Amino acid sequence: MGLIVYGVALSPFVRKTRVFLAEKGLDYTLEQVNIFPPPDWFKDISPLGRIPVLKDEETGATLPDSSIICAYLERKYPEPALYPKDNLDYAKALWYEEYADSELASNVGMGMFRPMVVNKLMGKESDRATAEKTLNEKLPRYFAYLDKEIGSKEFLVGDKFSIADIAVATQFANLAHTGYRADEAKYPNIARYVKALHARPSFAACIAEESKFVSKLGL
Ligand SMILES: N[C@@H](CCC(=O)N[C@@H](CS)C(=O)NCC(=O)O)C(=O)O
Repeated sequence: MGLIVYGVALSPFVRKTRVFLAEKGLDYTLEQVNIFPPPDWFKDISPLGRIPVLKDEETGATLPDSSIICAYLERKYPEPALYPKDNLDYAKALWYEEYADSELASNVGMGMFRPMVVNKLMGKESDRATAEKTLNEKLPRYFAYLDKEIGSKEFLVGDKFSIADIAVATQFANLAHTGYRADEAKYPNIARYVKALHARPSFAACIAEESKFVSKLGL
């Protein structure tokens, strides 16, 4: 009776879920699902046709959406806690999660990862013009905000690793796969923070697995 994650490794939301599971010390199986287009059986368990979906074989229940999956796992497996206990810190962590999953994700995903990595995976040339436009014109706003929020801290909320750090750092893993980075001189706090988070065994294991594919793309 185990946990199954449906998805593909390079998705930031699948990685978010896998890191969450690893930080909880939970075993799971990753079952590959090609979402372009999703098979019919998958649409039944993912109404929006998106990955990840979690299946909990103990109950047979399936849950779409990384945020819902992480919230469920936190309730079912409370230790170690990955959401702050303090009310305000809890709300702040949800805010950073939302910020990372929505606007940061769409800019990194559509503006950087898709033109650089997905193009290559589909046998096309990378579109550096789009990626550089996103990096130089769209992302600075998000980088500036996060650099300020991180400041000299190790973790975003309450001096403790949380869902906020997982959600933000997973987007920076996708950015790193494109071969581009947030300028270290302009955003030194992001550089230090992301480096430390990606070195955690939970992130490092996912990134090492993904890098095997991405390193072959010559980006
Ligand atoms: N809010 C969702 C977002 C999931 C998502 O957008 N996944 C992408 C892959 S990274 C996807 O499945 N895209 C396919 C589509 O939108 O059709 C979550 O947190 O799980």
